[in-house]
Amino acid sequence: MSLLIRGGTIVNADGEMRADVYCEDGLIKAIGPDLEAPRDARVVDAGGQYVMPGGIDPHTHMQLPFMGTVASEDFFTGTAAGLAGGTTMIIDFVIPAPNTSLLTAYDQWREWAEKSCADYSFHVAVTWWSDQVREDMGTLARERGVNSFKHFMAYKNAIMVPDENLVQSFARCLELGAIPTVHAENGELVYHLQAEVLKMGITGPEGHPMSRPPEVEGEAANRAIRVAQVIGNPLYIVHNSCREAVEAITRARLEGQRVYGEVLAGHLLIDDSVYRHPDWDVAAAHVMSPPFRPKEHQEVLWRALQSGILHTTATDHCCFCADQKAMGRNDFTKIPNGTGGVEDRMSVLWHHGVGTGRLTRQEFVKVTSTAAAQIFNIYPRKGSVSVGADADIVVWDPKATRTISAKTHHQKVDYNIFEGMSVTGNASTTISRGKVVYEKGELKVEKGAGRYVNRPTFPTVFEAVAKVNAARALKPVQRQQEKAAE
Ligand code: URQ
Ligand code: ZN
Ligand code: ZN
Repeated sequence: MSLLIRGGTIVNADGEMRADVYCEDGLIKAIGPDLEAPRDARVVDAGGQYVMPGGIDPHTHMQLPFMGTVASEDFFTGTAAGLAGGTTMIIDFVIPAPNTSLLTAYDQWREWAEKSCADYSFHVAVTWWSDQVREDMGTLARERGVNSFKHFMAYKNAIMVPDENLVQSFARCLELGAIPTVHAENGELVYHLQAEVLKMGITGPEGHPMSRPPEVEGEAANRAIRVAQVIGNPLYIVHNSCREAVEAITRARLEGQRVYGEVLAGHLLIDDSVYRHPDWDVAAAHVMSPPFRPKEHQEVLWRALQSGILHTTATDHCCFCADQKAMGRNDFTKIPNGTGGVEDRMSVLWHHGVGTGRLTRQEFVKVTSTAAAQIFNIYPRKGSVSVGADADIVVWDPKATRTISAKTHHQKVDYNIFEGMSVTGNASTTISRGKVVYEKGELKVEKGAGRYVNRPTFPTVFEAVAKVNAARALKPVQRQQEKAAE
């Protein structure tokens, strides 16, 4: 099956050019002006539009069992919704219950993801520690294409890991050439503050941000950064939401430490006033962690994204409908945490990023696709419109406008955090491995067409990083020894 995308302007993270793209057998086979194509090739007219790498959302939770319920979006509906918005790959999370096998959990998530209609991969969460966990991390890294391991520093008495396990797991990641990632909130402080807020008689969603102030995130971000520095790892911090986290990353990066930061489309545009909405359901629909912050944090996040202190954008797509959120009707700590966004991330970032001049088109491609592919070691197979890459492409109409609403979105959830937002810049045609899967507002997806993407470990980078960081960490010790020897 072959496809010719004609008349568009290709935008990659490192350049733009007016050229056609020819795809065959799921790969990009040729790029150039006025390409000829076989007579039976499907032709997509991209005149006046941009031809970009399909979006990669490095942070989703389809059908996640969490807080006593299961996220409403599954791998089929969630990847379909992503395709409708120009996202052609997700990196989801295997989250084993503590004291259960990482490999068994991995197999379970692989089975759930069989129904995906776009490509996918998995970070694996380390939610407890034992020799078996250590061994399973090796199997996952060496034989299952997992090169990133997640650590929740929050969610005490559930999936949170203490510092001891962070250290053990980070050390194991270094051995394997895998990158540790963290959800950076101090779970002990959250637990303490939740009790304090409830004692004040505050049970509604307005209590959620009160129990997780930015300092709680800044402390954990810095702690993870320091652990990575001493052990010698690079580090990826997910969903940075506030100034305090950005400051921690900035300091580390200015010292040459290899720390990568992710920001959610929601945290860039939604503020904490949502928690004071008079309608309980609306306020509860926005309960996620870290919470939406006071408005002033948004400018910090945008500038960090523009200046390369934050690298990727994601959604943390983890949907719960009103009846599920109502589990916390009398106690905000019981409201399942999570919101959606996989369908709207790219339009929202184009409208508020490129549309305002904050981001160039190339920077847009970088933060919605290429950076995630590079950090998680699947570039240029993914995250690039180049010969030999997977034909995961979005034809982007910079003039198309739409108003985002739960009434019209494809996401399987009854609320949209961007409800009512009018955005200019939308996917007109989405192509997944050389097949048109979305065009003229219609999804043309096939359940199960998505495939698992192996992500190789990267020992070489780690050797270099480890040497630099270990040398820096040991310097004080050497100085003492030199003094003693004088
Ligand atoms: O913390 C996460 O990333 C998962 C459990 C989704 N929920 C959320 O509130 N972010
Ligand atoms: Zn998280
Ligand atoms: Zn998450």
